[in-house]
Amino acid sequence: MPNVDYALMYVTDDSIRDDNNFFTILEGALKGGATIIQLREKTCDTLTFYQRALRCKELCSTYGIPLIINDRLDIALAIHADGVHIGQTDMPYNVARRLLGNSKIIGLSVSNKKQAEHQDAQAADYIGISPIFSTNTKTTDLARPLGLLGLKEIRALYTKPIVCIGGIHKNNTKEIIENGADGIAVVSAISKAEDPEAATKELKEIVCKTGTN
Ligand code: TZP
Ligand code: MG
Repeated sequence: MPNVDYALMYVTDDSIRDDNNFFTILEGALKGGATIIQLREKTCDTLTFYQRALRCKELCSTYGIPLIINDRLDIALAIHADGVHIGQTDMPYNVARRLLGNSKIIGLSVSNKKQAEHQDAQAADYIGISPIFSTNTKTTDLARPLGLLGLKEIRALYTKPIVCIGGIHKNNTKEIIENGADGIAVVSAISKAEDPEAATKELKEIVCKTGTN
């Protein structure tokens, strides 16, 4: 398993269908210091997903930053991505691990303490607390926000990296790290920023200044 820095994950914005815009923002995130990229596409066809994934992989490789794919093991395998991020109703963890092998990153979303205690979460490379706060970016299939207390409870029982997602911006990043997260995952705080590179830089600085590493 490569040594992965989970400080700042940029999760791509699947509402951006224009490729020029999509890749300009992604490059801004990479230049600004995103430490890992997650490609998340919820509505497009497989060919479009695959083509975007291929371009993302090329760009991320140029910056030496790992790329993981949301949900789709087939896309991850097809483009030799660095891993996948799966949810509770996606491919079972064991099967994902068998298909990807031990050298790839597998992250798992958890929405409560019970899911974080489960053997799948314990075996995953990291967990994503989803959501930590409320968000308008993801409207379907979203659990009740765990909040900082929920994060604290999970931190007490989980020893691997924890990344939080949902409603995170520059004004609540510090408290998330202070309450035990290793990193943050954001969509709109970067994709909707006027200057995605500057926004990424600012978030990264807060995470790094607050964290112990
Ligand atoms: N999973 C849980 S919340 C979320 C996802 C993909 C969306 C996060 O978007 P934002 O804009 O950072 O709140
Ligand atoms: Mg999913």
